[in-house]
Amino acid sequence: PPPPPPPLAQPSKAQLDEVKAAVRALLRQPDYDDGSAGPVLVRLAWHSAGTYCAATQTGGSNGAGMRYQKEGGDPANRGLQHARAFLEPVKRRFPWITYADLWTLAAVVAIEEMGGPRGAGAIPWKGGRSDFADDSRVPPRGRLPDGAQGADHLRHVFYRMGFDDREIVALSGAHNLGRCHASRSGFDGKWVNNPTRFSNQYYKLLLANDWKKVKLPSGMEQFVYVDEDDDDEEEDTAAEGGDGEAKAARQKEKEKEREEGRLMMLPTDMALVSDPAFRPWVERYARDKDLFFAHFAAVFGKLLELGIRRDAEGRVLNAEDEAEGYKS
Ligand code: DDH
Repeated sequence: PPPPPPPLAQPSKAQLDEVKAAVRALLRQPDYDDGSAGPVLVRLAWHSAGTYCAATQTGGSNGAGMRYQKEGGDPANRGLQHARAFLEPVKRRFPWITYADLWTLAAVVAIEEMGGPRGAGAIPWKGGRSDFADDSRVPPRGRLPDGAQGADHLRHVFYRMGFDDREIVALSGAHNLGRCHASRSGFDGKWVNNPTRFSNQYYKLLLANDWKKVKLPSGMEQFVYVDEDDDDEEEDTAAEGGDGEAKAARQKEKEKEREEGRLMMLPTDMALVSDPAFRPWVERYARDKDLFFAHFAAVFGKLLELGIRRDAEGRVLNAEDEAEGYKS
């Protein structure tokens, strides 16, 4: 038999620092959504990795199959073309990085920049993923979760990837970020008031007991909550540092938020509070932001590694021989 392909090398730290700086520089997008590319970049990485199936060892972030219509055109991935387009100039500037590495790394950088785990507690990330040269190995559609469903569905999807109940709750905390777009998923709205700041606010809001089920024009059902009281107060004080001008600006922003009104939850989000095994973790993460950050960093890092086999030096062993990558 032919010898196996050589393991892919890791990019150097200096190379990575350049890419990270370039990603940081593109996060601010005044004309896009809430002014940041961050949330949609996080979703790109998650959907690239969340196709993993442990039993068949298929799917996962290796390959960057979403570049192909077969995976990229999956209705579950609607809107993620924006994330890929944001990153395209970085890929052009640093052609040596694979798409699969760039997409996963960009999410890590975005989460850090939005106030998520960083420094010693940062999300672990390793490079060395390769890009599929064609669409023959992209995972089948239908592996990503459907927000209209409940706890059984969540377990079916996330157990398939190899996650447990606690990890499901921790991963779901990514819904502190970003929003639903009626044109993409049929759901509409954001989960928290400040959707570009990573926090444990999502869990606090989940436990607020006045969620109301509504039917949207799309025919889909979600839950809504009108934010009357200042749930964000603790964070605001920290962010303002007593500066009067900043305080006034924040007050104005709050009024605008209140006018915009409604925060939302998906049926799958609500399953985290109604299910007796999920709920205790929602309660702990609502109380303990540091615990959430630590667990989130570990589990998001695990997500990005699904399906990637490495040698003792961290080099990727399951590089496809036709794949492009760090093969110089
Ligand atoms: Fe999610 N997510 N997600 N999600 N997600 C949506 C948006 C975002 C589900 C459904 C939706 C995770 C888990 C689940 C992010 C990250 C993560 C939208 C709205 C739907 C629907 C899409 C749109 O209309 O644009 C469901 C169901 C689950 C589940 O069953 C648990 C996980 C695990 C993550 C993660 O990153 C670890 C992010 C970020 C967004 C915001 C995207 C944006 O454009 O803004």
